Amino acid sequence: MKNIWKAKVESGAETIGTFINAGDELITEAGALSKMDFFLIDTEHGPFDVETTADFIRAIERHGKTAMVRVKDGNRNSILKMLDVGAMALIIPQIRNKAEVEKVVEYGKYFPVGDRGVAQGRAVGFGYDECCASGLMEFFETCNRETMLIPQCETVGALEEIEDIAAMDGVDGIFIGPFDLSVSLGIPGGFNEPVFLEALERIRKACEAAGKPCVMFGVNNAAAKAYRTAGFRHLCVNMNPNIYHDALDAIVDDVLGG
Ligand code: 3PY
Ligand code: MG
Repeated sequence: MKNIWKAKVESGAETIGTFINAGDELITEAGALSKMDFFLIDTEHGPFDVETTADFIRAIERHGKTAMVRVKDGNRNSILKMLDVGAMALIIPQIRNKAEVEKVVEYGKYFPVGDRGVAQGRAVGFGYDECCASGLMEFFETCNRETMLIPQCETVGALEEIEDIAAMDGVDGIFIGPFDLSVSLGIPGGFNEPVFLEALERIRKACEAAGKPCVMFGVNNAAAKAYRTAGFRHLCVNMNPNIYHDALDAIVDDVLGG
């Protein structure tokens, strides 16, 4: 079991990925043939659940890319099943405080970091992965190291405790949700407001101090490029229904000169 994205992050490289909010295994596989580093299967807002997610994960892994899952919530069942089917990173939405993150770590990391229920599912080849050969402790250590828990910072509550959250044992990074964060700050869509920009900088610095990746969502290329200029090195750009739609319009405009 090896988290390719984590290794790339630790090498100091920039990374880029996108959300999967629609489609099937074939379109996911086509995406995985691109130059993107990671694909974030969205089970918070997308229509999928665990079995479809397992199919998508296989399609992504087949082409050496990293499959992440945004879980629908921070409940034990939501966390556990997505890890068992092979998500290499979980993005946990709507975190409101450090106490909620402690529960996520309890559910998502094995002993001694947390209290994840033991299961040797497809993530570790149903127990045939080499990490399972030397006993439970090596299996636990491998899973705890390779599978990442990445809370979202998209509420004022999480923002107020972000330094503590980012530094927590068992937290492997932070993912910023700019839309919900702007709403929580009372400035919906106010992405250029000083209070919003200060919040982004606070989160980015908290991750930097903790030595963990900060992943920023850019709704389109222009937003992602601006965030990159602002110092964000790991970008999740756009969502696949919108990418498809925009690519089709670009064809029409190009071919017919629209
Ligand atoms: C947000 O912007 O709120 C997100 O969660 C990004 O998908
Ligand atoms: Mg959000």
